[in-house]
Amino acid sequence: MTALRLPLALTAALLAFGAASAHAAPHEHSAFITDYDLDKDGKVTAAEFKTVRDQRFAATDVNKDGVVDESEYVAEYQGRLTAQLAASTESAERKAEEEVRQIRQAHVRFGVLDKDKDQKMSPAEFAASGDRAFAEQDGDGDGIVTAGEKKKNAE
Ligand SMILES: [Ca+2]
Ligand SMILES: [Ca+2]
Ligand SMILES: [Ca+2]
Repeated sequence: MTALRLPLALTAALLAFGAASAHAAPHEHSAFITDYDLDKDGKVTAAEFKTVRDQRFAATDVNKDGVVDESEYVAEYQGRLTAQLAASTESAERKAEEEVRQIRQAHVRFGVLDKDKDQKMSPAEFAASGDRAFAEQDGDGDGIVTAGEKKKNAE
């Protein structure tokens, strides 16, 4: 699932609305870099990505039991989604529909990420999903995602 964990609800929304096109790719890529480029050099290294992901896992595990359960996962996503929808210029009706749909998808994503189906996302399960996301963005496989880099699955 490529829409996984993408901190880009709106991009994901556009894709989901069937607006996926060559135009969407650069935008999605720059959002990836914005989210993970800690030293602001325009590139995301595997180390930067891991740092941000680790922080996100820790922040999402609100009750600090070392795993992210479904309610924690969806709550974290809801927070980001709300902020993104607030910044959107779509109609209120459209935003409400989008929110319902995205939250439903977040529940589905949790089930996918929870590989061993114990209703908990372990750090390893979370890391595995991050590794897939990074590899997809790192089209040339050199361990660094640069602005405008061709995605692995891009045609
Ligand atoms: Ca937890
Ligand atoms: Ca699990
Ligand atoms: Ca690269």
